[in-house]
Amino acid sequence: RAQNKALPAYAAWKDANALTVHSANTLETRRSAFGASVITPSDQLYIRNNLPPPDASVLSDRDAWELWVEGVKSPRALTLRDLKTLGIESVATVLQCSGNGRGFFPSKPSGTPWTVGAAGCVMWTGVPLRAVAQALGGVADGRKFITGTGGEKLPEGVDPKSVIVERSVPIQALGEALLAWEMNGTPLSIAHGGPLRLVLPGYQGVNNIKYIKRLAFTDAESDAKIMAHGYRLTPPGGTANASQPSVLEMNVKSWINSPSDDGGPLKAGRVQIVGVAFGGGQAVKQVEVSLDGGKSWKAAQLFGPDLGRFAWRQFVLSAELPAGTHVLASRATDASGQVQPQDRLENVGGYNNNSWADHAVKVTVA
Ligand code: MSS
Repeated sequence: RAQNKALPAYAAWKDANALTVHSANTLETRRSAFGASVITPSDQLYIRNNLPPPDASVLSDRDAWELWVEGVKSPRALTLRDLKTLGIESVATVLQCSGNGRGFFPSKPSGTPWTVGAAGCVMWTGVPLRAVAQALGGVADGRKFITGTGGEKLPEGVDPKSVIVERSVPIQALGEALLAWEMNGTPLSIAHGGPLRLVLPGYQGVNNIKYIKRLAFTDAESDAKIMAHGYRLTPPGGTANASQPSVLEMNVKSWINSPSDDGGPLKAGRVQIVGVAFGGGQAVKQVEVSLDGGKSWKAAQLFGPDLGRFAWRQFVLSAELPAGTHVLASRATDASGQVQPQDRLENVGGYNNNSWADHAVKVTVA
């Protein structure tokens, strides 16, 4: 495999062998590095930053971090210390970049060519957003969106709206939203949004605002570029605009991690084909595996603990693989009956790819 770039300083604690460093702001978990346990270890989890992260000094006094809350009856600033008195909850979610799988688009969209590794399943702990809203008198009447703003220092000399990380999601997300200060049992790192992050279970990664400094219940979607033009499902040949669907809820998806095409050579005989499957906001009902590129399918078995409908499930199919080349594919179905499609939805930005054909692995057995 190609010589890897060095880990950026803010992610120096990561496992370099598990990651492909696309750039200082885009690090991807290797397919072969995903283990078969449900939770993705923090040091193997991908990173995606649209701006350089804040200086690590913001973690020197985590509890002093301030969040401005707006669009409630009594708007005010709350410190992380305050937030820690308002309630506590833990939730396991799939954190996935909406561009995960972009690398499979033949149209080669601009942006990081992620394959499967811009995703992980992590455990968050924080305060339910609805408890925060309640403590401030409730959401102001008629508000339709939850708008989160990242706390990065913005580059000078450019229109702030063109760079600020600010996203809006429908207010319906309030039921499950969390303001998290812990990931996988430790205080949030800068890489993953410390000291405080908005976690929106079931929603694509970009909506989960890191180092959140402002949370507003708003009438309209943010007019920041990342919301109005960025992350839109723009039809091929088109130009991004706010009338096109934004990347919000994740769709049903699965892929095989082992054996993988970036793993070692395989010997003929029995193999356990292992992968992950998730339904966005829906539980996974079943996973099928194909040994012949999708011509025929066999039911795989789900294994490991069920951490709820926002987490992914591990699956396994034990199979006999003779010498030769095999295309192994997986196809998930969620509790609402949605089946992972064969084909990706073509779009200019290369978002939301859940095609089972794209995610199949070709393995050579000796
Ligand atoms: N936040 C902030 N503040 N900033 C930035 O840049 N990014 C996004 C999210 N959030 C950002 C934020 C994205 S885009 C993603 S994916 C995510 O985040 C990631 O995460 P991590 O932790 O992994 O790094 Mo795509 O859809």
